[in-house]
Amino acid sequence: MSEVKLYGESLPNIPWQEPDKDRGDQPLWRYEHNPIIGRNPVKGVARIFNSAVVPYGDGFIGVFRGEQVNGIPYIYLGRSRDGIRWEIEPEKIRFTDEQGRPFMPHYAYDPRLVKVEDTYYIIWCQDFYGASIGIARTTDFKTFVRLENPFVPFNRNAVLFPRKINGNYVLLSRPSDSAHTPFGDIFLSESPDMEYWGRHRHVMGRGSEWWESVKIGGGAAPIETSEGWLLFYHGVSGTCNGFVYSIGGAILDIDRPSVVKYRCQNFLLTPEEWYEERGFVPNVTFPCATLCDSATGRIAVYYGAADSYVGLAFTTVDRVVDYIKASSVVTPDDMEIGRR
Ligand code: BMA
Repeated sequence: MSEVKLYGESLPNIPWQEPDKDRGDQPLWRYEHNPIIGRNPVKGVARIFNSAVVPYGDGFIGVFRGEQVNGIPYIYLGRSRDGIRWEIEPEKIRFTDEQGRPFMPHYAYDPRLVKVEDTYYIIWCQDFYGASIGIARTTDFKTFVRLENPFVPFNRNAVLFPRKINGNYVLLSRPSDSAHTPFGDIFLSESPDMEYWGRHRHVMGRGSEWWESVKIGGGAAPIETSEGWLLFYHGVSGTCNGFVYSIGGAILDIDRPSVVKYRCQNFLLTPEEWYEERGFVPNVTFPCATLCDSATGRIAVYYGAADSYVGLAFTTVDRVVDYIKASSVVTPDDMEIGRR
């Protein structure tokens, strides 16, 4: 096994479980007590899934997609000592505009939470005369200030890089259409100030492999490693009984992240367990966040399961990078800078 360096903080309290010896060759293995968040987790919320967490204080904090009992998704704050047992606040996050006036989206789903320098950014999908991307910042998890919408509709699945690259913030997203889009590639955009976004580049298209042949979308914030940016993303296949969402892996160039260095032709994890196969939308595994320990190379992946639960899976940077490289197939489209 190679020795890949994982950059970033050490996180001795990362949730962790060793792989089952009989299934030791898997690139990602599930936490044995999944799902970590079950149904009706808090009053007024029927399901929590597709959610993101970061280390905070001596524990963890997260933004959670909560499907209210009226079916409308919003973002809820949650706290945890161990990253496994979560206490979700019963009130949804109250966003304001930059003047401090209430400024709530009509709906908000699939939040990501990324710390860049001293600020935490929440990025989600919301209504802006059609599905588009919303962004807010916080430094204290008490006030949440919405920033300008980065893009016109339609766009979903925005994922921010955890540091500026060549002086700019960098965001991955998946432009789409107004419906439950049966297509879609990952693009990248840059901004000097989190307000004006440009220098758009194509990163990767839906794959030729069947598990990701319908569409793909960013997952967790990319992880900085000595091999490049490690990206967990979702890939969708179409079946006669609906879409299936699996977790894929790719490694992007560290200085030019629209260039894909390696892309795993196999999924890393696909719906197999009851909580992934059975739920509000069956057959969905949808990664939105990771926790990483640079000292040991351990990675914990948080993923939504069947649009009903939160699951946790583990790997190490060595194991997952080796697996991605060993099964990598990149197309000329993946390897180009992405500008035409
Ligand atoms: C996508 C998003 C996700 C959801 C998935 C499966 O388009 O809406 O929030 O998990 O579909 O339903």
